[in-house]
Amino acid sequence: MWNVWKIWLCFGAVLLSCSGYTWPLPDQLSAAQQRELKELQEDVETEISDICCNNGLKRCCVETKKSLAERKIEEWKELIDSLKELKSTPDEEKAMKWLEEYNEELRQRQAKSAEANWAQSTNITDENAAKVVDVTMELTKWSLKKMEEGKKFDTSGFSDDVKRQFGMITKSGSSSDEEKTRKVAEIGTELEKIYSTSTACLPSGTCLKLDPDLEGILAKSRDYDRLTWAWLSWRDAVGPPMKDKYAEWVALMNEGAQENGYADKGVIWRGAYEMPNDTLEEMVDGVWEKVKPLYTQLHAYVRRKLSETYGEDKVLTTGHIPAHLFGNMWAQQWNNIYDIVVPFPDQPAIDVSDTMVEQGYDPLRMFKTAEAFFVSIGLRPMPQTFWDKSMITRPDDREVVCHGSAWDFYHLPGDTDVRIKMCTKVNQEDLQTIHHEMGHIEYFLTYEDQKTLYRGGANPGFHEAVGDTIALSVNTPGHLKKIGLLQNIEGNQGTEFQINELLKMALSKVAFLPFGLLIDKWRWRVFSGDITPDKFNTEWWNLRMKYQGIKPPVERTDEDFDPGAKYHIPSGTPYIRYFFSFVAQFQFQQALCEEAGHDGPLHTCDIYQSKKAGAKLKNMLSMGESKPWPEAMKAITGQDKLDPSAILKYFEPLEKWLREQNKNEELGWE
Ligand code: KAF
Ligand code: ZN
Repeated sequence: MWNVWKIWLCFGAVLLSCSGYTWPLPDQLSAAQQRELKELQEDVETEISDICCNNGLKRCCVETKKSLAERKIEEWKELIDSLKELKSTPDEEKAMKWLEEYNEELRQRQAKSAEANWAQSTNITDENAAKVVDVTMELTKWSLKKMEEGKKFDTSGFSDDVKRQFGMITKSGSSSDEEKTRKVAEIGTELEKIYSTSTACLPSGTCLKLDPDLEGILAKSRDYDRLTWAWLSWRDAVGPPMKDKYAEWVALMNEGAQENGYADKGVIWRGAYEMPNDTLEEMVDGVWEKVKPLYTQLHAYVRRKLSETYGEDKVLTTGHIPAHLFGNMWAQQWNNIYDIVVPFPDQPAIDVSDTMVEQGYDPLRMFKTAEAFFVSIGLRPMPQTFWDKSMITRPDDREVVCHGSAWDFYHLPGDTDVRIKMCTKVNQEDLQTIHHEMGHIEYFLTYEDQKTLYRGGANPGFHEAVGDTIALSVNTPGHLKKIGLLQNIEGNQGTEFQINELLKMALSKVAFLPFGLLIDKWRWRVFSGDITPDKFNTEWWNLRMKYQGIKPPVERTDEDFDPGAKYHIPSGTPYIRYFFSFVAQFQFQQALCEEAGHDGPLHTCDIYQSKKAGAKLKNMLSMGESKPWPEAMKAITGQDKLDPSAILKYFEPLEKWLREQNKNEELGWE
């Protein structure tokens, strides 16, 4: 209804504003209505200069407007009267007051919850775990109470913004049964503890941690059996102790969701993307179909190289590839086997890990390097408290969660408290991860003025994409040269060098896509009951085989629980956000590069020091979660969709080259 008025008012406004009439803005209207009217007036006043008669004479123009305005002024007044009747209730006022208090209390409670979680993640003890459970209970109980209060407001006539906030408050997936809620929190801390403290022990008695030991073996060893050992030991260490707890966890989370009217927890997870009729899966499937041909080319090329390295008896040149040969514990990114697959080995090297060590980089210098980039485009430096309170290396006196993360302590602007927790190693991959985590921090800092409810990403995928977008610039040879990490390259390099460069990037970005997609495909089906606990592992591998074209190096059974070997499963962190991010970051990069005036192929673009690109990014980040994500996408790229054409364009020269290399290969694995 309000929209109809809007169009009307808009028309009236054009005629009125330049003719000297003051706009009646009676105070019987709600504050929100008045604000909307004011906004309309401002919009219209900027448009007004366009209205002029055809002959362009100023006097004629003014008179035309004036007489039109006089004719319309009576209608305008009638409109205002009917508007007063239509909605002059103090309800929205009351609701806005309630929201203001809600947001402030939420801020304080989330700050408290973050402190308890930080304490546990940087020092895993039973005592700290118990505090996490307590504070989670407190926050859940409060949220449920507030949800009930919130539901009492009839929001139907309220402004979109107020409606949006109520919409967020009145969605919950938590059970009102305290015991169930407590159990969910307890299992969560137990699973994360298993993941973060498990080790694999050698016959000698030495026990190896995931980070850095087992991950290091997967990255560096080229000994088939040693790789098998590390791959298998990690899964044997964490999977079986997790399996039953995980099944119980899923059931409890589903009960919470169902109590609130949702079919299962997966519906709630997907809800973060605000897709009409729960169509997120359709959207990501559509994107995957478009990038799959590129992935298939990369897969066939890498399979051939691995077969040459390990022998045809270990790696066939057709079908699925054993999962432990990709330089990564989960075969999610393949950059660590760049040395095996490098197309043109005689071209100058582009991996800077060794150079970083030679130049005496340490974690702090890596963080400062990342910060300098963000600052160069006009984003904020890390505050002093960041340096004082972050954990950037693994401490040796206690157990911690080493998987990287970025933390917002819901500070008031001016009293900033944001931190990163990471067990940094000196190599290019971790330099990339630092940019990833710092991207989260820049988002926190840029939306700190938003209401607490809106202190989040436009969707979770946006949050994941910020730092990765920046790292696309950082990892160009051009930029690495600027910061002194690449020395032996001259100006413009030839095609062979570019193919090396693109292939290295594809090992990180293209290889990841099916992995990013399948994790939540598995969990969505687990939540919906389509995959039952007795099929957890079988179905996990069915998806790994289908999407990634890889297979387990040894036989697996349903006693095993291989999903648990990946951090986001025991920590309960949704994963489709990364699939979204890996596609969106190329859209962002394309838009920012255009803003920066880059010319040349997209993969050579470095937005370093471009204040224009930075302003464009900042503008999007400052929106936080205040609008549905297509609007944020539009603010930065001009389009409102997740669109793989940017990533495809980026890798176009590589895809062409791969097709040529693979012309005699049997593509695929089905
Ligand atoms: C991304 C980029 C490069 C490589 C790989 C990835 C995918 C994924 C992975 O498999 O490693 N990356 C991460 O998990 C990075 C950690 C994080 O920054 O995404 C972290 C995950 C996390 C950890 C604990 C609780 C919840 C989530 N996310 C954040 O710290 C975060 C996310 C949104 C807002 C604020 C902080
Ligand atoms: Zn992240």
